[in-house]
Amino acid sequence: MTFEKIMVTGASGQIGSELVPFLSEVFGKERIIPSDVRPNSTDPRFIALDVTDRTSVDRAMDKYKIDTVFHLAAILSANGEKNPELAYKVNISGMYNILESAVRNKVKLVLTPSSIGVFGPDTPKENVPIETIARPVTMYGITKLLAEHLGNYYHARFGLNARGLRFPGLISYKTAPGGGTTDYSIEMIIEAAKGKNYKCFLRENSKLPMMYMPDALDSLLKLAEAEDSRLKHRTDFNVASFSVTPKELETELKKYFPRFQATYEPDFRQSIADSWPGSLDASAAVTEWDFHPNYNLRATVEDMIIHLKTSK
Ligand code: NAD
Ligand code: AKB
Repeated sequence: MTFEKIMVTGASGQIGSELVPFLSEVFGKERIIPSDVRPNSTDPRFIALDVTDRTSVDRAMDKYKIDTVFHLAAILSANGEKNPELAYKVNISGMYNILESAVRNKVKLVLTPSSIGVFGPDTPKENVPIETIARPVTMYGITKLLAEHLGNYYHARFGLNARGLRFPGLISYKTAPGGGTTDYSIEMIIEAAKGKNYKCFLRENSKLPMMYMPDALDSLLKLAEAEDSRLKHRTDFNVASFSVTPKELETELKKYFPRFQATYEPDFRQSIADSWPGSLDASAAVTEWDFHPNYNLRATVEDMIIHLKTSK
């Protein structure tokens, strides 16, 4: 598949701010149109685009002759619980507008990250397969699950090449995370690297699946380029690199910062974490598009610390 003009929505966020330079390197700067409701003012390619505004989405796809969309604009889990109406609007109306405009503009591929948020308290906790009980209890999870189904519907009904993968918590240092439940992991590493202690908003034994950003970017590209004939799934691939509890992360950080200490004072995000699984079965992603993460917990923490030190 060739990608001539790629639009990235939500391009100012944690993933988008790294995906745009990554895709620019792979496909050439001139092929990428980054967009966000709060555009990055230093990149001249950026366009202001609110995905909840259907006319603007349509116009942008037509004007820039978009043939590929990485649809990242969303409201994440913790912010979604603070403002469920906004989460519904951005995550559902936004997804609907992107899919509708994509069909109208004959877009070749719409790739949308989903999340472990689609799972709920009735989901088995370990090695969770793609097809399982998925009854999310957050607005974020409900909207992400519906977005997966919408993608499948647009593929079945209109032949749109909609793809997606369920990311676990993503760890990165370039752009602050956008109000999720797994953000504690990033905050803890950053505080430890600054020589400070950290008050964690989850319990010390809350195990969640995680992935380092370079593996997330590689996964998005691999899924985008995968041969259609190999895909048995479309919008709901499980991917994850390792699972960790806050205490295990604290222990790993103590190898570099022996005086570092975390305290644990769970807030409303604990019940969100409690509803999510501790580990995922990513075998379909391995079989169908060669998912292969390179960073385990040790390598992630080591690389984060190197970059946080050099960016001081
Ligand atoms: P983020 O919150 O960092 O970024 C989202 C971006 O969307 C922000 O820049 C925001 O300004 C933009 N946005 C919000 N409303 C918008 C609107 N109406 N129109 C256009 N843009 C709008 O999120 P992220 O972490 O980069 O996540 C990107 C995608 O990946 C989301 O679909 C999210 O569900 C998914 N995901 C992320 C993680 C993670 O750990 N970061 C894990 C699982 C899934
Ligand atoms: C969040 O915590 O909301 C995100 C996610 C796992 O989807 N990081």
